[in-house]
Amino acid sequence: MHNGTRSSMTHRRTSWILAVTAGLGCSEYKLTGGGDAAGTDDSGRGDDFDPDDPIVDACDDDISISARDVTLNAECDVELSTGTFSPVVEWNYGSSSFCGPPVVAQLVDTNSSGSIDPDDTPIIVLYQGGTPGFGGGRVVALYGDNSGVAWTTSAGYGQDGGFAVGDLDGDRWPEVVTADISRVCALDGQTGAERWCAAGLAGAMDPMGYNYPAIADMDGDGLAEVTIGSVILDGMTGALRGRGSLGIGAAPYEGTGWTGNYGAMSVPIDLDGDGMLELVTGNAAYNFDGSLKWTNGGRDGLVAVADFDGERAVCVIHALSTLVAP
Ligand SMILES: [Ca+2]
Ligand SMILES: [Ca+2]
Ligand SMILES: [Ca+2]
Ligand SMILES: [Ca+2]
Repeated sequence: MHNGTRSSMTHRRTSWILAVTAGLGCSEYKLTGGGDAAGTDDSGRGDDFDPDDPIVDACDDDISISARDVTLNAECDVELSTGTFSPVVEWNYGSSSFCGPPVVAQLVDTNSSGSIDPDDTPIIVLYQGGTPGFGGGRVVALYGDNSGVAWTTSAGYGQDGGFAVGDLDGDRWPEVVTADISRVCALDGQTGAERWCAAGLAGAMDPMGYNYPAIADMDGDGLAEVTIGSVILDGMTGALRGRGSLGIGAAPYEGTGWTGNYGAMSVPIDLDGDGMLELVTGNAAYNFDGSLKWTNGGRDGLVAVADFDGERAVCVIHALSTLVAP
C-alpha cells in the first residue's frame, strides 16, 4: 500500500478506521469513470435556520442514548432491490500508491466561457506520492474525461488527508485547500499555484496526516474561513482567527493496540441559530475566536451533527473510538 518503513503501521491503522469511516482511510485505488463525476458536496450551510427563531437546544451530555418516539418520514422509503454491480474501469492514472480521498470539482474553465460553470469538465484532485505519516505528496489535478493532467504542484502538501474546495476570496474562482500534518495551504484551483500556507498547527491537527479541512463563513460576513481540527483560519490569508483548547475531532485508537488518535474532522455549523457558526469537535464547540461555546467535559471523538427529529434541535454525535464491535 505504501512505501516506507511506516507502511504496515499505517495499513493496520487504516483497517480499524474503515470500521467507522468507510471511504476516509487509505486505499490503493485506480480512478474509474463512468459515473456522474460532477457530483459535488456543498460545504455551505444550506439550512433553513432563521436566526430570529430561537432554536437553542442540545443533546444531553450523557453519551448514553435514551430512546423516544419520532415521526417516521416515509417519503424517504426506498424499496429494496437487488442485482449485480459490475463496475468497469474506464480509465486510470498512475501506478504509484495514492492515499487520502480525492475531491471532484469544476476548477478550470475548460469551455473557455470566461468563468467556472456547470459545463466545465470536472477535475479530480488527489495527493500523489509523499510519505505516510509525514505528508509531502504533490497535488495532482486530472481532467475527469481522461484528457490529461490539468496541473500538478512541484511541492508537497499532504498525503493521507483530504481537501476542501471553495471560493476563498470571493472572485468566483475556486481554491483548493490542502492539509499536511501541521500545515494548511490554499492553492489556485486553475493552476495549482500556492496562495497561502498556515503552518505551526501541530496539536490542532492529526500528527499522522489524517486531516480534513472545511470551508465555511463562520462569522456571517460573507467571507469564507477555513477550518481544520480546532483551528479557524482567514480564508483570504490563512491568518489564525481562532484556536480551540480542547478537542480537534479525533477518535482514540483504543482497543486497537495503537495509541493516540485518528483524524481531525471537526464540523463547522450553527448550533444555536444565531447566525454565527461554531466549530464542533468531539468534546467542545468553539466560537469564531476559539473560545469555548460548549464542552461536555469528556473525550474527543469524530463527530456528525444533525437535526434528527425535525424539531430544529441540533444533536452532536461523536464516536469515541476508531474500533467498533460487530
Ligand atoms: Ca467555463
Ligand atoms: Ca477564488
Ligand atoms: Ca467569514
Ligand atoms: Ca451559532
